[in-house]
Amino acid sequence: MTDHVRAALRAQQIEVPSWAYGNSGTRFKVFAQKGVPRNPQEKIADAAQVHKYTGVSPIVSLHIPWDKVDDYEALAKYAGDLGVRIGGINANVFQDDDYMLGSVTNPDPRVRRKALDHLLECVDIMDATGSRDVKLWFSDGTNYPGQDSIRARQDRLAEALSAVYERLGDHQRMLLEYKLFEPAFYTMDVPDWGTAYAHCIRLGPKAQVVIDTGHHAPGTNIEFIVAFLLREGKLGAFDFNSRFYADDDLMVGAADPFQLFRIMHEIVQADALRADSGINFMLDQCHNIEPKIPGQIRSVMNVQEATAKALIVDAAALGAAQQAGDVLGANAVLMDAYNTDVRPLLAEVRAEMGLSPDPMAAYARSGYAEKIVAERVGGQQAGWGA
Ligand code: RM4
Ligand code: MN
Repeated sequence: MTDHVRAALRAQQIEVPSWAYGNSGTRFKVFAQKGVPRNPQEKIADAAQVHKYTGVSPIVSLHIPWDKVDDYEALAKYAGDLGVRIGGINANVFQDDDYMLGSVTNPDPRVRRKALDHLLECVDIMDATGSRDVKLWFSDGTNYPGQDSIRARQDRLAEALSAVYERLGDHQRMLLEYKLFEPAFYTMDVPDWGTAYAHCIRLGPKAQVVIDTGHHAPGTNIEFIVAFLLREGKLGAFDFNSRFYADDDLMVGAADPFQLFRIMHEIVQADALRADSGINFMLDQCHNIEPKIPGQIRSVMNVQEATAKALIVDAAALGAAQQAGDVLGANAVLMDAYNTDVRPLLAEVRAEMGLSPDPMAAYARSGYAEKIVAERVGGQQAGWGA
């Protein structure tokens, strides 16, 4: 049993977001931290530290225009030299005055064109970086009944999505993300997985749904969505984070580690953990008050723990109990795995990979945090809007 569990844990890949290393906050205050990156290269260098100590996060997502550079091929090479590679390209059509009434669903065709051009530019960037995925999240929606036609906005959305889809290369995909509310408070144009799924089905196989774990109503059964989309071959990616209330963007596994385990159980049952399964396991977090690199390391470790617990579920016993209608027995099999302390197993796996069994302590000892505080003086720190 443990051999395949260890092999799966060694092979796991978790993609980290470039924007996690910049300054962040709430709508009340963005807190500046010392040593924060001033450019995309420094963000990638920080991401490489997460991989250095966890061994399972060799991919960094970019956010455009936050990570705009003149030469994306050079940026990809820079990442490669640090032992990581560029992953998903996240489009940003939510931070321009033009987008007040929406981006691709805006009633004004000029604004729609501008938004679409940005999305197409993201695909150009993918060509240069060798990225497979463009991730589309739209803040589009309305605040008041009657403000705009709900149906017309769906038509405009479909038109833009299809233009992006047509532009994709053979090995490229588009990932459509949904969000229940915020910044729009009456209707979001892509509020839920059903809307994203329906658009993706119409578009074709290169369009897939992305589940941001923070983008649901309280009490939503996310593992059901995972199971359903997996069955339909339409789950493209996760944006992992945790929420206590709304879209809190906290460290994944912090608010509800049991939910994360239940999600990973669906993944393992569908044999979808493998890197070639086509599911991109990304983090989408903002570290407001905690140090950023250790915050990412902690999240990666939390995903690993949930994954290890999912991997040690006794599948045969679970199947037998389910077949026998043994309600309590089946639940006990799952809970036995969840209640197992997998930290010693993960420490062993890290040792097998030539890593420190304790990534948090190894990073703290490395002196990198002190080094970036000393070196990154002056310049404009990265953060929301920069
Ligand atoms: C959005 C959404 C996107 C992320 C941005 C930063 O709420 O989750 O995935 O790129 O935030
Ligand atoms: Mn997200």
